[in-house]
This record gives sequence, structure tokens and C-alpha cells, in this order.
Amino acid sequence: MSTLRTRLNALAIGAAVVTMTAMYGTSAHAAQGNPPVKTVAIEIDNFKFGIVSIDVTVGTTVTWTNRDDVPHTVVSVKKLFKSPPLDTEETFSYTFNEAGTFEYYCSLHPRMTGTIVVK
Ligand SMILES: [Cu+2]
Repeated sequence: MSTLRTRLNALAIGAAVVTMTAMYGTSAHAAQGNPPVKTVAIEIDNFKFGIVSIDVTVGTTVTWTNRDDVPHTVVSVKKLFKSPPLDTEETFSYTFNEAGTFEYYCSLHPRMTGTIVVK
């Protein structure tokens, strides 16, 4: 009986150690200047933005890649960013450093639209 209780206690302590290790692992990771990579890739294909709407955290870099055979642009409605015409396989990146809702479109095909929500 007492042996079982001892073993259960040992299990509980073991679980606590694992939990603390996971927490310290995360903070040590951040302290080393290696925060989780905050990048989002959006492919432009078939006259559509592959991700129409997405929530990201402040500091996230979004990269758009044109997979179509015709040029597209990525233009912020609020004029925050404006890509040049992207040829096939060309990319455009923007880092969102403030919170807000940022709608964008392709100036060559204005019915192509997308939204980045930064929280
Ligand atoms: Cu377009």
C-alpha cells in the first residue's frame, strides 16, 4: 500500500519536472533572441490570394509569391504597402509591426482581395 503511494508521488513529481522543463525551455529560447519564427507565406494562384484572411501577431512578416503566369500586385487599401507588379515566382514581403485590420488587393485585378488581421 505504502509502496503504491510512493510510486504515485514519484509519478506526480516526474510530471511536474517535465512541465517546468517545458516552461523553462520556452523562456530560455526567447531569452537567446530566437523567438518563434513569425512568418506567413501566401501564394497567389489562379487569380486568388491563397489565404484570403488570416490572424497574425505583431511583428509577423507576410510573404506573397505569385504562382500565376500573369503579373499581380499586393496593395494595401490603407496605402501601408504597395508591391511592384510581381512576375511568375516573384515575391513581396511586408512586416506588420502594428495591430489592426489590413485589407489589400491586386491593383491589376481589383476583385482579388485579402485581409491580414494583426493582433
Ligand atoms: Cu492580379
